[in-house]
Amino acid sequence: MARWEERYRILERQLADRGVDVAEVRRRLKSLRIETPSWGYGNSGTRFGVFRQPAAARDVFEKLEDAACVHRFTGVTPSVALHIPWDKCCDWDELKARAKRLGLTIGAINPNLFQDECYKFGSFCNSDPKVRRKAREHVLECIGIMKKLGSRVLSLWFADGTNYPGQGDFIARKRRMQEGLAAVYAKLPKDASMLIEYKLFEPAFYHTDIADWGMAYVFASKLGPRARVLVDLGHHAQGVNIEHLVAFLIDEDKLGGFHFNSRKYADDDLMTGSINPYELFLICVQLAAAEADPKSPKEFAYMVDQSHNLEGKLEAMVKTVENIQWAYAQALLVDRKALEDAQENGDVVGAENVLVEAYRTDVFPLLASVRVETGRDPEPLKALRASGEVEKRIRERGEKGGRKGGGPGA
Ligand code: PSV
Ligand code: MN
Repeated sequence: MARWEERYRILERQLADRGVDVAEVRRRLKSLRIETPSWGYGNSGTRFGVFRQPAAARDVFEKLEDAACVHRFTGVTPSVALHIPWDKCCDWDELKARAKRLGLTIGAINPNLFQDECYKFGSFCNSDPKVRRKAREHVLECIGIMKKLGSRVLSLWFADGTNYPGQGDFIARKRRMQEGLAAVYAKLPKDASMLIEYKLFEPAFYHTDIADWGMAYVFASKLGPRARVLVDLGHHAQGVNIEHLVAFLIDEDKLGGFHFNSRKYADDDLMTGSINPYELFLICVQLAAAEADPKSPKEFAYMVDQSHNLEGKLEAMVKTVENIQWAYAQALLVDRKALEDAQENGDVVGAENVLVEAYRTDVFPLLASVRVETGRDPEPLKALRASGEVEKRIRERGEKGGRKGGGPGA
């Protein structure tokens, strides 16, 4: 018997003693799905430079191969998000077929409304109607791509903003944003949803047109039920209580999904759960409760938004998925009844302790057991390292790795 199996037997008993429905926890862990981003597999960098990786994907087809590789080891990442035009290809049918052969589906389509020269002063908020039209047309083109590829999610992030006081008229810009969003929302297929992402700064430094979740909420609310807010963990000011805003949006039925990553200062694209695993756990506590809400169970799009610059790309993605599974598994172990009782009774220390007890549980044997049951290795990162997949890519893709232009900063 493997050592994790012995540990699992003990854990299973402990959890049952704590009143945890272990079968239900296992079911939930098996149904967790996380989407990885195509741009996490190509070369990327910061504005200071790009350190090329010899194993990095060179085109969208290689990005698909890498996403499929991550799925092979994790078992929970069967879809990949695309960024257009970074992933533009001449034959969408071929791309869809290739994804299918690799056991993947195409997830969110992300229009790029920030790199073209004409977007220097914004896209949907630009004062030039020609630029606004071009931006809308690009989003409509992306909706067309969604239809071709079977994607059901249009994910919008805008770099729109200004660098100096007086540079733009806040209200005129706000109205242009709403108008542009309404124009593209009207063309969204009925079975698709629109996610609106916010970010407090960068590349604009004085103001951004969708600076926080409240603004994204207002835009989404005015559009209709298929527009929701996307929370990127790297896009908040220091000290923002993300689990609180997540709960608030859930209760308004306006939380659409996540861009997982981790940050120390800003949009750092670090492996999620690496800097503040407790925060990730507390967010998962809210998500897990909402998904199991007996009155109206919710569904969210869980996506990773990380472009690794120093870390090996495949390894970092697998580790990221492991980190999310850890936090999610711990969240499933929270004794909700005990928490509710403590809250009702004003038992501050007791309530906090319920959370800490779940957070301190070593869930590795549980995850290992679920992974093995679903045909995966108990330790995905170790298995990837032992597989030779990265070395194979270094041999095939050459010393230089992916070409320029494949992702952020590249
Ligand atoms: C912007 O920082 C962002 O979070 C958006 O989601 C973009 O689409 C993505 O990063 C590009 O890396
Ligand atoms: Mn993002």
